[in-house]
Amino acid sequence: MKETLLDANFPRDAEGRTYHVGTKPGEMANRIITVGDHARARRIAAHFDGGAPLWQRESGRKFLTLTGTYRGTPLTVISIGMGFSLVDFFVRETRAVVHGELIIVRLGSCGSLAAEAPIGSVVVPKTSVGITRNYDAFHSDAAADEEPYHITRPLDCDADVHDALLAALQSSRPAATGALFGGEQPSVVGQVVNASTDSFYSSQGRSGTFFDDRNSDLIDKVIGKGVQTFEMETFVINHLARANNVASADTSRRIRVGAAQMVFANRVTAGFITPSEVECLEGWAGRAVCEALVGLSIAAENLQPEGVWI
Ligand code: R1P
Ligand code: URA
Repeated sequence: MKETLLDANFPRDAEGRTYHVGTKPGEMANRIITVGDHARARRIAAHFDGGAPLWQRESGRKFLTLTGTYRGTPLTVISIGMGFSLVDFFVRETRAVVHGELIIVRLGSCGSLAAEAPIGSVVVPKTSVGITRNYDAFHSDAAADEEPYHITRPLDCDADVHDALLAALQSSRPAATGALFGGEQPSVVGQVVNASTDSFYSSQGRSGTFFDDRNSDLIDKVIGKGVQTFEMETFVINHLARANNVASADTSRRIRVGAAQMVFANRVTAGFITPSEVECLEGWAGRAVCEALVGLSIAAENLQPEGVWI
């Protein structure tokens, strides 16, 4: 074992760093942007004051944490990878090291199921459902009528975070240029219904010949429930925020959450975004999410104590 772990129930190393994310108190801000990959995290951190983070760490498990300030306000960008289990590591280990309130915004890509959210738009979900494979339905003992996928009840994002993201995106839309998005100005769509899935493939209705996935009617079913976008994290972030907020009456440690999702794929037409369009969306949405986060207020007593962090 490469380091000494102090507590088997919530392991940390001898310096107090969590086992997977690898941060300790003082290294993460109360306002956090979470993304899927290192390149996007670094592009967002280029908007920090001075153009760079003040502190950074890549953990052994590849969580990349970049902390700096944006217009004088502490901000962390963290790259966590993809999917439900990595969200679980991120939210629980971050909660353990940050004093006070957390506002977490996920900036990710998504696939669109709806004409009103075209490729090149950025959507802001008001709510998210989870779609999970029902493993028992694939068991040799399964009854013939067992549903192969479970669609949860919706869980809302924080309304103030939603509105702040929408306003920041709307006020900074890039102008139309001939080369990108067919010459159209990228649009912003609020109040979206998102679905987060436990697979990019089976539970997003992608079909192939190698696996028994039983998902040929899944997209129609999901559209029937009003879902407009697919990605793989927002629902679990909303769920863990709720689990944190109901577990304690201490509102000074509440977690507020929101998401901005860049539409990279159209799941109905099979269209996909180009690399230069990705660069345009990430630049615009990255700065807008920083603006939205620093504009949301947190009471002084619910912030990290002065001088404690970095
Ligand atoms: C799948 O390709 C990944 O892309 C989306 C999904 O949520 C999933 O994580 O998010 P990111 O663009 O943040 O990685
Ligand atoms: N992310 C997803 O999870 N699905 C898509 O189709 C595109 C991005």
